Amino acid sequence: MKNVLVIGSTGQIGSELTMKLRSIYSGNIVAGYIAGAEPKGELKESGPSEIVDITNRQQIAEAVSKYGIDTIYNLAALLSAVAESKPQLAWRIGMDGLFNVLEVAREMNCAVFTPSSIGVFGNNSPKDKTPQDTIRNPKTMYGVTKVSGELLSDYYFNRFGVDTRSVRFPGLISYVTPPGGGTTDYAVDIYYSAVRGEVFKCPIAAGTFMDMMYMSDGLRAAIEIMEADTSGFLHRNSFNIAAMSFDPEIIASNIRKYIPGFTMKYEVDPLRQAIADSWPNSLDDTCARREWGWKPEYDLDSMTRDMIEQLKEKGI
Ligand code: AKB
Repeated sequence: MKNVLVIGSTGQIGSELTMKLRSIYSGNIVAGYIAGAEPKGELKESGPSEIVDITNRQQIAEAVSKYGIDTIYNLAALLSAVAESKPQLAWRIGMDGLFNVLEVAREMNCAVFTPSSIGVFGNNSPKDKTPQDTIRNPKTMYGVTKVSGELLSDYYFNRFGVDTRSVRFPGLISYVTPPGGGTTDYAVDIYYSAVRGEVFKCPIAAGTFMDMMYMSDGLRAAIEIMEADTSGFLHRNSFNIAAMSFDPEIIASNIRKYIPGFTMKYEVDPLRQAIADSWPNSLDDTCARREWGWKPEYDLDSMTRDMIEQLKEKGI
């Protein structure tokens, strides 16, 4: 049995992760949400939910105490592009929020998963097969909070023994809950346009490679790292994980295998393009593979087939 609090349970990752955790564990899997982003449908019906605003330490502590929580998935964040328009709020959620979670975890003995991102890397990091341990000098507020979050999480482990663990997520692609305000969002939006028979206006330029991952692999990574035997760990916060890397031309031509009439034109968004240009083309995930057995299941082609099938089934 496991009692888990998911903070940010109605977001892109949280909405699927909460359901997946409920399908695996018999304990309380609590959907934490903020006012205005209430759980709906199956997410609401299938288990307990509580208002848990990450900037409110008392609310986190009350939920942990009420449900005997042993593990917190801290998924509250503003994604990279939107964080540039609200950097103060991005810091409050990403850093003050993380500090609240870690303090509650220290006092109430919880393990903590906080996702990091390819956004921790910047223009001076090696671009191809970016190593696990290398320069992390992001210029975005999103990247600044993710690097600081990695350091703070390692500090809480080393100083207080809080069981903090994390992976650096690439762009996550899913047919369930759309992302909002990320740089990699185009790789989700493109499937919706293709299935609807629309011309896709791509905000990222041809030739811009970024790491991506199908959501089912991302969920598995988040669960497997928290289940892993830590005796093999040389790292904690945070592990590079990877599944595939492509640019807009490659994903568009893969979609054309299944929807031959699909067309795309470029309307590059300078903000997103600058962020994408500062991120790696691909990550080296050898340490995650070696230290806890990480392995992706989906490549671009198997993901495309499933995305198109699922979106058609949803009636998109
Ligand atoms: C974003 O684009 O901001 C996120 C990420 C890669 O962390 N999807």
